[in-house]
Amino acid sequence: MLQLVTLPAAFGMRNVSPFCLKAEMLMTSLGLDFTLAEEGDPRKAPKGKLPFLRTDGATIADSELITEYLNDLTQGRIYEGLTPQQKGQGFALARLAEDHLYWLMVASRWLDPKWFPNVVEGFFGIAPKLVRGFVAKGAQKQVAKTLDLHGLGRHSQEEQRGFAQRDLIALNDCVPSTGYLFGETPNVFDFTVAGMMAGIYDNKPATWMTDMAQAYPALRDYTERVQAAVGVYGRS
Ligand SMILES: N[C@@H](CCC(=O)N[C@@H](CS)C(=O)NCC(=O)O)C(=O)O
Repeated sequence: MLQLVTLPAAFGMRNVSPFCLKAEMLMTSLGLDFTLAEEGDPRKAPKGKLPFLRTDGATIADSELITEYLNDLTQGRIYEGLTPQQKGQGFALARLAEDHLYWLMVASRWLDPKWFPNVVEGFFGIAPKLVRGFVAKGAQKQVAKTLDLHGLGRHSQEEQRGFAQRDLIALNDCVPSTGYLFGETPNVFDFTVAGMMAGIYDNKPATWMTDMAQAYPALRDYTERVQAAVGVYGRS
């Protein structure tokens, strides 16, 4: 039994979390028999974040640890055929997307006062109307604190836009104009980059980052290509 637990749909996205989308793409590409389940409250996840994977004997939290588990399960299929240099480049791109650009995406949703009402409805719409704004504000404080600790939250939105632009240019310059990062079939690193970018391009309504990413059509085409190859799309 394999069950991938993800966040519910929001912001025009069927799978709103780039980490959850990456894991879903990976499991589909491996041809695994699995089900999807939703958990709207990350505090109920084993490490307070989604996704996590339920197996017959264990619960594995974190998309990278899920990847490692699946790599063992499939006798090394995930990194098969990659040179050490390609694997190194893949991890470097993953860190850029997941540990830097991701946090700027979070800032574009949570810390932009013009966009924040969408967070209230998209993530807290099931809370009673009277308390919804209050609960969402409490969560926003937590997100602001996390971004402050990361460091990116200490910059103005204009400076955050500068960081995001440099990340997007780097990704745009690294993705190929045909095929995938390391060959003719997409692999986990393509799912990482495309999973992240899908949630930026297809986020509805657009955030400042969605608008900014439109300037990089090669990155947009690549994101579409990876989703089409595996038949798993982030958007609803
Ligand atoms: N390193 C984790 C990151 C997962 C993550 O940040 N998930 C977000 C959703 S995109 C989450 O659950 N956030 C809830 C929270 O931090 O409270 C992974 O790769 O799975």
